[in-house]
Amino acid sequence: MAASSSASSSSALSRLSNIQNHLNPIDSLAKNLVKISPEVSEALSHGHAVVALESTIISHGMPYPQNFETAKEVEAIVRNNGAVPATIAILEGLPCVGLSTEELERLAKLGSKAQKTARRDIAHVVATRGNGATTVSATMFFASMVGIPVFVTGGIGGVHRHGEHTMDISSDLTELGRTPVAVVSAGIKSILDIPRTLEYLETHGVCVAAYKTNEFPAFFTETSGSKVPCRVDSPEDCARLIDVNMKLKLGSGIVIGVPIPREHAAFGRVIESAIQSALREAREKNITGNAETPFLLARVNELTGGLSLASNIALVKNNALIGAKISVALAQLRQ
Ligand code: PSU
Ligand code: MN
Repeated sequence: MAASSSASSSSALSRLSNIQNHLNPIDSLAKNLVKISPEVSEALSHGHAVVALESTIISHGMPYPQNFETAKEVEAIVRNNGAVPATIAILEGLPCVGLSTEELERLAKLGSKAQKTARRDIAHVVATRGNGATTVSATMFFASMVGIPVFVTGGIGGVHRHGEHTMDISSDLTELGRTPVAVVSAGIKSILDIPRTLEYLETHGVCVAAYKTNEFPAFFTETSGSKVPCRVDSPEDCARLIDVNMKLKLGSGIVIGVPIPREHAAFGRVIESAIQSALREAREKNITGNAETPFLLARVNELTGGLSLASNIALVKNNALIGAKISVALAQLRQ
């Protein structure tokens, strides 16, 4: 009896240390600067499935109240598929992993009054006790810090068109090169330079996979014309990829491109032509830097009479469904 209980507690201990080895546990200094919600903390300590979610998509990616509704629905989809959602944002200088409904609403109402926070902005927003909506790069940073290997969003940043002159390259890409988190997205918008983005990811050693296709998806459309070297066909395939990436300690991230569901891709061409107009306007108005993506998203939505927002919401929900299944498959694999 005593022997069996000590054997089981030692195997529980070794399991815990395995999890800690692989999940890069938060160190005590950083711990004091980050708040993890009780639900997320509990799930992480048991090795249960958790899905990280970003917050720039709430503050800058969609208007109120659709942003609040979508944020709640995305969390519900993650929950209904067996994982715990962990939306990440900086509230009054405190990086939070896992938000309450009230906190989600606060962020949704703040909209672009919240600071768009990429990796370079984190220290400033925390030091000045600001409200920061985290982009993919900053969300990956915090997800990795607390040990969440799967992260769901709509689209990631990329190399902007004419990036070879402006050097406007999203820090999402360099973060993917240095942080071992898998990002589930519908690819990148054609407001960006997709072939150059894929080249840049290759340079930084990022594994780019496409879900049930050989082509990288282009957000509003299923195809981009750019092939990827890695195809995955199930949540289990993705889980194996993430598991190997972690066990080998490659240290770099994974992009999992999930095409927009076919029934929502119908307006892809209409949206594409609105993107071209919005891009011309941005050039005329000299809108550049981190203001460019929010401007283009809002303008394309106006030009399409809300079609792009509806597609955006549909694809985020689909990503949440698949991301939750990946997270559950990964938790099972690592038990
Ligand atoms: N792409 C979208 N919607 C978004 C974003 C990107 O389709 O809301 C947001 C994400 O938070 C992403 C950020 O990390 O924009 C990239 O911004 P930038 O290009 O300034 O790096
Ligand atoms: Mn930029």
